Amino acid sequence: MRTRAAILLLPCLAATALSTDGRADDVLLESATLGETGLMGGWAIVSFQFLGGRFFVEEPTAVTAIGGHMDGGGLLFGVIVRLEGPEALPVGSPFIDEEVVLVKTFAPPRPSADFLVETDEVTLEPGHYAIVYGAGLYGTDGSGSATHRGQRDLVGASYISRVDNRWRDAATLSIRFVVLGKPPCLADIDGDEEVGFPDLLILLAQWGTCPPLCFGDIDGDGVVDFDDLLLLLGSWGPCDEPAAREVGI
Ligand SMILES: [Ca+2]
Ligand SMILES: [Ca+2]
Repeated sequence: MRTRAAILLLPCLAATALSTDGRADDVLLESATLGETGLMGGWAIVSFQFLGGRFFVEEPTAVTAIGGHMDGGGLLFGVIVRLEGPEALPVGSPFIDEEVVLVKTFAPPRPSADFLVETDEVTLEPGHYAIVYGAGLYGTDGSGSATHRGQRDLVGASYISRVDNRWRDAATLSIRFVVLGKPPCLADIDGDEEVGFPDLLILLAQWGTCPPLCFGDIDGDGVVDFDDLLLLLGSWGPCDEPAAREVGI
């Protein structure tokens, strides 16, 4: 049975587990504290009820993981959709291609657990977004629930839902949705996931010539100069090790 214009509370069946690890990435969204785990049931995430949380990105950010605290069986989808403002809803029904920036399918844990699903590091430009979880699209046919017992909303938590084919603001749900990211590897000019001599050579070859060739303009100020060189040297090494590194030349 479905409720009309109301969030559906649903106990769920079936199982598959993902684990949580201790990541050091930036937290783009953490909507609620983690409450009691190992549960089944909560706010339903099914084909006729999607649940989501809004978040804001200040700087270009590569998404590294999506997750939260939920349980379920079969596959669900997680979609990051661009919003037109801090209180906007997706404009599609349910989505239009232009607003969807990431689609990830996953099998939620059973019983409930705090989990993360790694993504393909889509880079988000500054702006407003929402992570939306649901089923029935992108090849998913599972069902889940967002557990909320013992959880409380964190500052700025802003939920949305899609019930009965309509997007709407959702009230305080105490759902824990998480999106992680990291600064994009801007100095990796040739895209080989490492900042090294090939990138340095490209930068030097374009010294001062930007435009038309602006690949070496790492800080985007319209000129390839010492500022860009310092950024490149400061991020020397593999892109997945953003910590301070020794300059290699
Ligand atoms: Ca490179
Ligand atoms: Ca520059």
